[in-house]
Amino acid sequence: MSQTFQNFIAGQWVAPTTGEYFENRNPADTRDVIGRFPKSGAADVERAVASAAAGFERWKRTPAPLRGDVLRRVGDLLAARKEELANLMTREMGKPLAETRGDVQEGIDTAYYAAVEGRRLFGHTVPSELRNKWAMSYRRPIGVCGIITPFNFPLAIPTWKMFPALVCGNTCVFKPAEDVPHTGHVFVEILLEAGLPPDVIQLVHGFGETVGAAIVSHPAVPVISFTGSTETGSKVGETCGRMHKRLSLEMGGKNAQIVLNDANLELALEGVLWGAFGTTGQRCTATSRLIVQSGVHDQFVEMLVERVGKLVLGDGREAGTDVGPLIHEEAVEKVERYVGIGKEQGATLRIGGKRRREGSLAHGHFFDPTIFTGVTAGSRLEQEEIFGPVLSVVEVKSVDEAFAVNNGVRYGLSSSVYTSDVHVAFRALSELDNGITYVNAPTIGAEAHLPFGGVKQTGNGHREGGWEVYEFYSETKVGYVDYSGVLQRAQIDTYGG
Ligand code: UN1
Repeated sequence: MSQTFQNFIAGQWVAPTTGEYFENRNPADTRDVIGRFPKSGAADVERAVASAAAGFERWKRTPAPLRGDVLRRVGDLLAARKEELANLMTREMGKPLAETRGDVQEGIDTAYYAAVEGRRLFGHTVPSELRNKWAMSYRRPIGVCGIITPFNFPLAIPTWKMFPALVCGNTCVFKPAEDVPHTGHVFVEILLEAGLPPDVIQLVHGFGETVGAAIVSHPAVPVISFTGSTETGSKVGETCGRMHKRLSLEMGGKNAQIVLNDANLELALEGVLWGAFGTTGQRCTATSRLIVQSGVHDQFVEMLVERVGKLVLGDGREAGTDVGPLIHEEAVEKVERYVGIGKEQGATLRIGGKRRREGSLAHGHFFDPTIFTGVTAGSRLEQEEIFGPVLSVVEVKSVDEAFAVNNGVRYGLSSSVYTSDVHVAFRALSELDNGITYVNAPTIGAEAHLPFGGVKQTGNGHREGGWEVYEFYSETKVGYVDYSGVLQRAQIDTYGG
């Protein structure tokens, strides 16, 4: 009998009002049931929001450096439990241990950054246009934040959102992806152990259509942060727009690595292997397109196919595994569908293209690392997000064409260019329509202390990580203090007169 987990609402671990639960299984071996988790409903969200709203009244008055201190302790606990967390995360979402350790490390780094930020929530003090008057801006907390997160970074992405929200003085209602509820559970346990007041964090497990929708449409949740698909993001955006909520969206990508004739091919090869097949291609930042200049195209493709053929598919907890399973059966079906679309549209399947079920792979959602060549710019394979281990190679003649292909999609998260020409490198930084461009490094590898996010339909203008996210989670207020003792009218009311 597998363990049954509960929500954390109003300071207690409680059963869902629906009385229903869903099973969470290991994607590398679906016979392995991790636990049963609440399939909550709108009434659970209602209670969670009420408690978070009460918690906000106290937490917003706690000095920001003390709020930061809680986050420092969270960072210490994450560091102490890094290996245990990595193991349970690999068990429930599949990526190899080296990657789940990285996921935890991103959470640790985000915690320590947030801890210090509690002493640095800067405002501005500027000269007033009048004598004996002080003018300044400062930040205030906003309220209850709805935090809706995906499966691919079960720890890091919740930390990107919640740590700045908490340091800024807000409270959180957290719905982790239904594929990774165990990580969400342990994460909340750690927040509580670190001393976060119990009504400051609420955990409501369940599905997007019910729990997610109830959080997004709740009038007492003024801030929503969502990472997931562009399609779901549009629905979230519609509701938030209608209700005038503050919303941060982090959505799809179709990131490209560009390899030019003057590139260091060995370096570019390591980059694309990691960028395309790390996390089984299930990163928002994954390399989904490889744009190669004609002079090196054939040679580079040969080098790549040879190396991809050696990647070892398997359980991420086993040493020697390079690529883990996909998250669930629907993901396998989606990848299969795109392999079919690629073939129909005339691309050449160079390697992979099949799900794998033999031997130790029999009970998991495994799919071969896959490469298509001869992919045309504008084709569906080249345009649409797959979120799996499928790389589309597009051959181009010039730098201009490479940049145009990179920019010719509706997404704009990350891009990468391999070149030894400093002029081209700086052109890429200025001309590629992405939120992040890497020179001589893969499309993945964003650092926790820099702003993270994309342009076009990847995002809605906000950034996570770094300093900018603290602006998202706080409201700017301006204060004027007039100590002249007389009515002074502002310049607009007196100018020239
Ligand atoms: C994501 O894929 O949603 O740059 C986040 C990277 C990681 C974060 C990825 N640091 O790949």
